[in-house]
Amino acid sequence: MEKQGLGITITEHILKQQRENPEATGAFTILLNELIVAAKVISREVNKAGLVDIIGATGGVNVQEEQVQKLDVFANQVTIERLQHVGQLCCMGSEENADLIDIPPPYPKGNYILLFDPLDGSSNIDVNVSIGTIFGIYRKQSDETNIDMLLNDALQPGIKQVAAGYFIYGSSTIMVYTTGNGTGVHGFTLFPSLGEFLLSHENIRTPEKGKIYSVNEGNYDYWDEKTRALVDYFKARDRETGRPYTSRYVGSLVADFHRNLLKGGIFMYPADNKDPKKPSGKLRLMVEANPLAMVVKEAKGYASDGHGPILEIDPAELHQRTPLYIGSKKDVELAEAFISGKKRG
Ligand code: AFP
Repeated sequence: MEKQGLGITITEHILKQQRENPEATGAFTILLNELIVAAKVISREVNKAGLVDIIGATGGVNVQEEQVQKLDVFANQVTIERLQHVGQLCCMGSEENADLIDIPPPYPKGNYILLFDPLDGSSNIDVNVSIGTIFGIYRKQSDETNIDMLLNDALQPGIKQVAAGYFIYGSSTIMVYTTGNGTGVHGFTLFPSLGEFLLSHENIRTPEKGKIYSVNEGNYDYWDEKTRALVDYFKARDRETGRPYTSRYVGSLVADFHRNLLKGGIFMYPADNKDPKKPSGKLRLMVEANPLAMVVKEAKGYASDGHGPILEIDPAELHQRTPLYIGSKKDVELAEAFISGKKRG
């Protein structure tokens, strides 16, 4: 029977994927649904920013030694509170928390691990630029239940994610997610009057080659020669290879990534020598690079640290940073050729 009016809701879509996977128990569906509830609450609060006394800094710094905004704290708390009771998680890891987050009693523990960045791009909050929530979900590998013993389970390479995605709080609120293995990348737009995410971007495929490069070029002097040569290459004029590329950089990873996912191109946050404590650049492997790397791979793009796939990096710590080159496959492969020194211009 043809659908009347509404289209496909996110819940319907997740349940359909569950039916198509004979091994699915429904645990995962519950988990994603609760994540969506958290995102709706964050979205509502983001839309109110400026109207109530919730924007602006708390005055504190997070584990990354960055200023914490009130909305970061709010988004972190909401996500933890919504997800801790569902019974499907054994622990969580957040960009805002130094250590893994335990599931407190009386809530039951499950077999999944949620790693997330509750509000990415937070320095853009009070200037009305898009921000987002990024998440990756892993299955626990050991039989451990004690939080002190679960770090190894949380530190799996990104290739082990069973789902990943993001929410963008922008001109509209959008959720993009994938469960990998050829199931595709799908985008859903929140219809505020219905309070529902409806399928708006089915089976997203990113162009094989793009025309956009996205990087904080203010860091040019902090980069090595290879990185500079790469960016110079994108800016040089050459009709045959479609150059110069167009420069687009918002400073919110989710927003920059989402634009390039749909339009094609490359986002990069290279290693630099700006801060000796962050030689691998600013971005975090577990809560930023890995989830987006899973999404882009499923959309037929590619994510690299300049030397190899992000998804194959064996993580050593929860807040590990990594250089990131992500987007259209051909553009990211080209970046790898420059960073490895195989191509010079
Ligand atoms: P904030 O959350 O501190 O705004 O950082 C955002 C971010 O992690 C990522 O979303 C951006 O792509 C990147 O940092 C921007 O960093 P620069 O300001 O150094 O370009």
